[in-house]
Amino acid sequence: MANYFQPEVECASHEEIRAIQNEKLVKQVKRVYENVEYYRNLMNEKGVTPDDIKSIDDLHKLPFLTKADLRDAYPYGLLGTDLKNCVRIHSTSGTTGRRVVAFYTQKDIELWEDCCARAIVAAGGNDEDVCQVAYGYGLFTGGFGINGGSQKVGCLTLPMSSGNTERQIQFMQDLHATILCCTPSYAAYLGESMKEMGITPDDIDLKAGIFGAEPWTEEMRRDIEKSLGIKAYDIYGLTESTGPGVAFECEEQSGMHINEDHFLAEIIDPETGEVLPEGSKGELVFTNLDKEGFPLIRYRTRDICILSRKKCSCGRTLIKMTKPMGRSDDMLIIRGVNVFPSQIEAVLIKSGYSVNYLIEVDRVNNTDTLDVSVELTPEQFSDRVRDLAAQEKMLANNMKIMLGINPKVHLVAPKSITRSEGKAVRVIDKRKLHD
Ligand code: DLL
Repeated sequence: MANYFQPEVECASHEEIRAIQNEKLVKQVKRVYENVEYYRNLMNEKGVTPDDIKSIDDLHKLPFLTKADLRDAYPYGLLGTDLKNCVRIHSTSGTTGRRVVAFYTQKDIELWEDCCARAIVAAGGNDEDVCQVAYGYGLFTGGFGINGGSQKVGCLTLPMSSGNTERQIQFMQDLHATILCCTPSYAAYLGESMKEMGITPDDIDLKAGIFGAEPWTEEMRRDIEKSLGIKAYDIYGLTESTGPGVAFECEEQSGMHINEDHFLAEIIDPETGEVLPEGSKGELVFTNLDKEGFPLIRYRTRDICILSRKKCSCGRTLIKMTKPMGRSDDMLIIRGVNVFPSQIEAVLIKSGYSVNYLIEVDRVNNTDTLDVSVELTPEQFSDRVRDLAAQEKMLANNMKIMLGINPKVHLVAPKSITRSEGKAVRVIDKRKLHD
């Protein structure tokens, strides 16, 4: 039986949701026009005023915001209220110049925590659960956001933050954690470490995991579910639109419900900016409908996905997004071919290899090179150490079929690729084609 945190919204009719969005959008555009000079200038340049926005059908008239605007307006240029009304700052881990700094009022935090609470309840959480939060706490939004949601649900909240893997596993056992929240790559690492310590899924009480903040495949989901003995749920979000909980998965595990009473979603053609009809693959754009501190309108996420209003068996009516299928800006173009790291990961898992891999792209004598290092598991290392060259050739062939270009594959010893406690670093592009 499905459970909801705020059923009046999560299961509202499409007409009810539209009415909420219309009302909030009209107010939000007025407020931003009055308070945010940077966006007012963009609207003026486009010749659009708040009076032109009467419902969400007028959304397309408004200018987009991009990461470049955030950089130009850094740090206070997109603030939607007096700084004294803000109570928190979060930021992305981007290198200097690309860093996003977002501001939150107390109301922003309340609404954000509601969104995270919806995600936890959708994963089966209630006030009898012990929720282990192993997302980083600090400027990153993961730890604090999920922590707030967990407390709203009434879970006993374990604010572990990321890292210190042995202590994570010890607390998980001693304090009977039932829900684990962290990046999927860290969840996979926890599963791997437990196995090494001789701890089986039967020795722990986990029933669910809420994993996001980076791309992960269905194959990786199955691996994590098996190694931890849980059901694994996806969660999506970005610092610019608050943090985790913009969208969350339900028991159907087929895409994430967008909290569209707060985040109005559009899909656009990343080349032309044209709004695409439901069901099209394109770039996700969000408008924060009630954010006070950092109220971004038509923010281009660069995440590529598809939206769908198909009926969901969980009873929620909130529109669903597919897992991000890549980013319009992190796509690698290697020898003229578009390559998504997730394609390489899919080949590795399909061929029975670990998801600990590193893609290195370089340019030598004006020709792009692609090197993929893949860690062997301890079993593979002892069994197959003799026919490494043949294995590497087979993997390179499989990747050629998937990608259309020939990579060099290097099988490396277990544990030789540096582990991440947050988001895994999968790609090193030495060509420096951007910035
Ligand atoms: O990663 C917020 C978050 C924290 C989400 C914890 C989920 C859980 P940023 O650091 O600003 O914020 O990174 C945002 O990460 O635009 C996506 O490209 C990617 N991303 C986030 N969630 C997912 C996901 C947080 N579930 C960027 N699947 C986004 C794939 C994701 N990519």
